Amino acid sequence: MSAGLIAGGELRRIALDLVTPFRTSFGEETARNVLLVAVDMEYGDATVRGWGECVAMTAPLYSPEFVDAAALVIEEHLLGRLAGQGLCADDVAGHLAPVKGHAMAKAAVEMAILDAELRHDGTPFASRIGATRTRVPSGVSVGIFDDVDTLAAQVDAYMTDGYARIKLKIEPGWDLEPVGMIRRLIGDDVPLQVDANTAYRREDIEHLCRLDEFGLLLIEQPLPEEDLLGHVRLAERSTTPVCLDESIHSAAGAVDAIELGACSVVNIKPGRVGGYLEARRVHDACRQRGVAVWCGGMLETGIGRAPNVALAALDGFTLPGDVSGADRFWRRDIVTDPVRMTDGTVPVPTTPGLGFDLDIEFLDQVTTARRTLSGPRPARRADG
Ligand code: OSB
Ligand code: MG
Repeated sequence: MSAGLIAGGELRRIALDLVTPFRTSFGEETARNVLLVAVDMEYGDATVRGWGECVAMTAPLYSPEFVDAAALVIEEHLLGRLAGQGLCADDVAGHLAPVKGHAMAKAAVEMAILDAELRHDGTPFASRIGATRTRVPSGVSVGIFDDVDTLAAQVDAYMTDGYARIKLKIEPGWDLEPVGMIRRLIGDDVPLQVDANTAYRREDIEHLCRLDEFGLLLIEQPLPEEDLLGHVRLAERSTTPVCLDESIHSAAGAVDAIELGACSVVNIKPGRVGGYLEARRVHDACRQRGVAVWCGGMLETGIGRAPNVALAALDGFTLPGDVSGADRFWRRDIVTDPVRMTDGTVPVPTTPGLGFDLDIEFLDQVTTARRTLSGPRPARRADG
């Protein structure tokens, strides 16, 4: 693993329309406004550009992070802490630790440095983390619709595509009926799970237990992010395994949630835990404790989708992830080799780096803003 110096880079905003609107309990997205980070790393004579994708959304509705804030934090509070010193991807999280929160911003920076380092070393990300599988099962996350017939048509199309598992977004008023209807439609053998994105309260535990009859793989984050005890109460009552997404911010936090009995499954999203290296540690901690994990998604472009697939190839990822083919979300991706799902699986990238090559021409077409980052600047360590 080489140490390099940050010699420059850029922050880019791109706008990409979704092939179909994606509605969750927290809102509807029709397009993504994605922040990309490029970092030029100097390794002796060689300068290598690495890219990272920030998974923060436009508004702080999934988590407190949002795109504009992430851009500001990266430029004003993170990059200065990394400037002017020999840097491996492994060092990044430690240097950024004094900054509280902002996991998605930190993850994007670490990604760019990791991508550069892997490209320089000629190593694919899967090899770096010791993932050996060459394909992984591909699940699809299905949004909320105005009526169950539209939902049924959408799920039917994804079944025809061959997805290995269906995840339905739920919220109060959109749960027992659509879930029961989809279970009847796809039959008992197709893995089915639900995700509430914190839309319920402890008073709803009784109601949520009525989902037990549908033989779900799991229920994801029914209660608020902070309500670990509520999830313990639900897990005590329900036969459906409880999985946490929004509540999990680190490997240590995952261990606490597991030991408290708040979950028996963990959704691992690299952006939410501050990067792919911490995501690996979440996986390791869960695996040691016999807790199943799966790889979540944040409507990533090809930059984030490729390493998600590699992460999902680690042995502890025993459940199908939200690692869909790129065409689930995009008419055209910003990479030359978009993730393609066939027969319910996606291939683990083998190219050096995080596993993608950019389609620069298309990337330029969808770019809405660009900011060049100069070389090393003094760290900004205090207020003002
Ligand atoms: O809760 O898993 C979630 C998308 C955006 C924000 C949160 C979530 C999701 C998804 C989509 O469910 C998963 C995907 O990218 O395939
Ligand atoms: Mg979720």
